[in-house]
Amino acid sequence: MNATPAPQPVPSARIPGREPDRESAPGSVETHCPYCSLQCGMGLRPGGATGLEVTERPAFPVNRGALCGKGRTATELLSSGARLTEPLVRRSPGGPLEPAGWDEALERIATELTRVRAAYGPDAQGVFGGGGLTNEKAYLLGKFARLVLGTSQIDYNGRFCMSSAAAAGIRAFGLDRGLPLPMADIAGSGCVILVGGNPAETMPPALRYFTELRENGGRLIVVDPRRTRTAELADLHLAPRPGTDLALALGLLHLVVAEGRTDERYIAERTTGWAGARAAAMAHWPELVERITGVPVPQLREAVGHFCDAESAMVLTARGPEQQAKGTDTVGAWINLTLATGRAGRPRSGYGCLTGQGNGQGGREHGQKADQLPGYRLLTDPAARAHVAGVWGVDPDVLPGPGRSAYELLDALGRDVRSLLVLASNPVVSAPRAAHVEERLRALDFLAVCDVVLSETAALADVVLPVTQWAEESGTLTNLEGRVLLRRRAVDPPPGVRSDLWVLGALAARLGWEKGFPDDPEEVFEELRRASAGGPADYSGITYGRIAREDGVFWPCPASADGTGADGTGTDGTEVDGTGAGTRHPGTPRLFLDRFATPDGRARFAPVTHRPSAEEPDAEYPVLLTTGRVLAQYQSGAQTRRVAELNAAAPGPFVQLHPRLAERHGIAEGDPVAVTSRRGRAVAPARVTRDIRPDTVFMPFHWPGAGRANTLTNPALDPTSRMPEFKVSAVRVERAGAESAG
Ligand SMILES: Nc1nc2c(c(=O)[nH]1)N[C@H]1C(S)=C(S)[C@@H](COP(=O)(O)OP(=O)(O)OC[C@H]3O[C@@H](n4cnc5c(=O)[nH]c(N)nc54)[C@H](O)[C@@H]3O)O[C@H]1N2
Ligand SMILES: Nc1nc2c(c(=O)[nH]1)N[C@H]1C(S)=C(S)[C@@H](COP(=O)(O)OP(=O)(O)OC[C@H]3O[C@@H](n4cnc5c(=O)[nH]c(N)nc54)[C@H](O)[C@@H]3O)O[C@H]1N2
Ligand code: SF4
Ligand SMILES: [Mo]
Repeated sequence: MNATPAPQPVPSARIPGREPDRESAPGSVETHCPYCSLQCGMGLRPGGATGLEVTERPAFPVNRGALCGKGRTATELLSSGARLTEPLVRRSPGGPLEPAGWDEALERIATELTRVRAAYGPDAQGVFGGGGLTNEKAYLLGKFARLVLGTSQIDYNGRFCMSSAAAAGIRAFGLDRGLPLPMADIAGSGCVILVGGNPAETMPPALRYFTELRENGGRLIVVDPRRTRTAELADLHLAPRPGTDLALALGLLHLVVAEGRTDERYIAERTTGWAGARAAAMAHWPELVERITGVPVPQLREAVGHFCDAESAMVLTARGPEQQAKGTDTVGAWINLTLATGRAGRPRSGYGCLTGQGNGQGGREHGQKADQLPGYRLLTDPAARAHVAGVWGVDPDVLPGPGRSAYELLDALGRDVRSLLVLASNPVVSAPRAAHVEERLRALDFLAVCDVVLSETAALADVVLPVTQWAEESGTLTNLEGRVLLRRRAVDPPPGVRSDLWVLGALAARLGWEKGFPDDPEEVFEELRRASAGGPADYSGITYGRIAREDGVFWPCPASADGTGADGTGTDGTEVDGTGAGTRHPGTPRLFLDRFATPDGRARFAPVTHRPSAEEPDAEYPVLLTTGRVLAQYQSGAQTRRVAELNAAAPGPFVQLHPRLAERHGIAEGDPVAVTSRRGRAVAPARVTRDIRPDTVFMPFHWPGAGRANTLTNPALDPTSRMPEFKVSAVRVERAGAESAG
C-alpha cells in the first residue's frame, strides 16, 4: 500500500459552526475523539509529528480538556501507513485483493448485488453497520438497505454492546436513552452502584465524576468479578461470579423490602407491577443469593445500607451484567431496585447505562437496527412506517419488515443471506464464536467492506472501499448522555478515499436511485431531523449551528410548534428574538422528572427471577471465562493496534487468573495458557493476580489469531435483546503444551 501523505489542514472558511472557544488552543478546530461514547471534546491544529496535533478543549463540559491515551494519539490514525487509500478488488475466487479504480470497485458491487437479488430475492442481501458511524451514516445506511436493496436483513454491532440495557429501559421507562441525566450529575449523587463497568480503563476522563462523588461524601459501590482499577476506588467492591448479577440485584431488593426501606408512596404514584416484582425478590433470600453469587451477606447488607441511606442514589450498568443471555432481565432487576427505593426520575438519581461506542446511542436510533426506523421508531408500527415513507417519498408498503439480529444474521451468511455489505465493524475479531462467523463470511457469494484499514474482516472481502474518517469529515454523534454533538472536519482526506455517505450515494445511483442519497452530512442531517420528528428520539429541533453554539443538544428536542425554526430563526431565516433563542425547545438533559415515557406515565417493574447462565461450569469445563477491555486498545483493535504508543502499552492478549487456579495447573506468570471451550481453543500468556476470583479467568478481546477471546465465547442469545453471552463461558485452562487429551 502507498504511504499516506501528511494530512493537510482545511482552511477555516470551510469549517461549519462557530469560531473556536477562547479557551481552546489558538488555531484549533473544535471536534471530538474518534473512539468511545464519552466523545471527549478536543481541538486539532496543524503541527506535531503527524502534521496535525491534538489540543485541549477545556470548555467542553463532558471531559473538560482531559483525554485518554487513545484520544491523545488519535491523529496517528490519519497518516498511518496501514491506511487504505485506494479500492481493492478480488478479481478471481481465492485470488489476491488488488488495487482498483473506484469505477471498477463500485460496478463490481452493483453487479454482484443485482445478481444476488435476482437469484435469491432482496432478503439475500445483508447489511452490517456499526455504532461508530455518525448519525448521518447510520441513517443513510438504513435507508439504503430498505429502499435501494429492499432488504430486511440489516443489523449492527450495537447489538453486541448495550442492547440488553436498551431493551430493559424501554420495558421499564418506555424509552431508551443510555443516561437519563448528564454525567456531571453523578458527582452530586449520594450513592452510585456501578455494575460491571470499568471506566478507569474504558472512559478514563469520566473517572473524575466518580472521584468527585466520593469527595462530596457520596458512596461508590462497584460490582465486578475482578478487582479492577475502578473497583479500587470504591467504598465497597462486590465480586460476584460472572453471570449472577440478576440474583445479586434480587437479593438487594429482598433486603430493601425486609428492612422496610421501600418508598411506598413513590411506588403507588409512579410505578406499576410492584406486586409481581416484590414476590420474585422475596424468593431470593440473602443466604441463597450468597450461595449463587459468592457475595457474603454482610456485604449485601452494607450495599443496601449505603443505597437507602443516601438522599439521592443511582445504579449504572455497563457490559458486565448486560452481555449475558439474560441481560435484559438482569438490567430489569437493577431497575427494580431503583424503582422500589423511589430513585428513578428524581434528581441525581435513577438508572443509567454507560453506552460504549462513539455513536453507540445515536447509532441505535436512526434505522440501522433490524427492527427500527429513524427517530427510534418501530418498523412494525404502521404510523411510523407512514411517517418515514412520507419523508422518503415512497409508499409505506415498499418498506420491508424487521430482519434478523446481528449474530443471527452472521450465522445465516452463505445460507439465506448470500451477500454482505459491512460498514464500521470487524466481526472476525469481535463476534461471538468467531471461528464460525469467519467460516460463514467465507461462505458468502459476495462480501464488500468499507473501512479505513484492512481489518481482519476486510481481508476476507471481495471488494474493499477506503473511506474517510473522523477528522476528515463532519457529522453528528450522540454521546452516552444523549447529547447530540458535532464532530467537525479538520483536515482534507488523502486523495483516493471517499466518505461512507458518498459511497452509499454512488452505489444507490448505480442501483437506480439517482436521488435521496446526498453526500453532504448537513443535508443528510436535515432529512434525519424530519424523519425523526415526532418519534421517541426526536432531533427535529437540533441543527448543526445550534450544536456548535451550545456544546451539544440533548434529545428529545422537537422543533417548536409555532413555526419557529430549530435555530431560533423564523422560517425565512431571520432571527425571531434577536438572541437566536426564539421559542425553541431547550433539549432534554434530564428525563422522567415528571413522568416516564410509558402510556400511563408510570414506570413498569419487571417480574424477573434468577436463572443460570446458558453454560455453567461442569467437570469437563470447570472454569468461568469472562471477557472485556484494556485501557490502550479499542474494540477489535483494527485502529489502535496500528498506533505505536498504544501497541507498546498493550501489545497482545493475555489470560488473567488467580494464583490458586494457576498453581493447580502448574501455570506461572507469562506461561502460555490454553483456554478451551465448546467452541474452540485460544492460547495467551498468563497474568497471575489476586485481582480476580479463583473460579474465573479474564481475557481481553482486542486481538485476532491464536489469542482471540471470541474463539471461545458463547453465542447463546438473550431472548429479548438478542445479545450474546460474551461475559460467561465455561472453559478448561491448562498450561499450553501440557494439555490433557480430549
Ligand atoms: N480502552 C477501551 N475503552 C473502551 C472500549 C475499548 O474497547 N477499549 N470500548 C468502548 C465500548 S464499545 C464499550 S461497550 C465500553 C465498555 O465498557 P465496560 O463495560 O467498562 O468494559 P468491559 O471491560 O467490557 O466490562 C466491564 C467489566 O465487566 C466485568 N465483568 C465481566 N463479567 C461480569 C459479570 O458477569 N458481572 C459483572 N457485574 N461484571 C462483569 C469485567 O471484569 C470488566 O471489568 O467501553 C468503551 N471504551
Ligand atoms: N468477547 C467479547 N467480544 C465483544 C465484546 C466483549 O466485551 N467481549 N464487546 C462487544 C462490543 S460492546 C462491541 S461495541 C463490539 C465492537 O466490535 P467491532 O464492531 O469489531 O468494533 P471496531 O473494532 O470498533 O470495528 C470498527 C471497524 O470499522 C472501522 N471504522 C471506524 N470508523 C469507521 C467509519 O466511519 N466508517 C467505516 N466504514 N469504518 C470505520 C474500523 O477501522 C474497524 O475496522 O465488540 C463486541 N465484542
Ligand atoms: S475516553 Fe473515549 S472519547 Fe475520551 S479520549 Fe478516551 S477514547 Fe476518546
Ligand atoms: Mo460496545
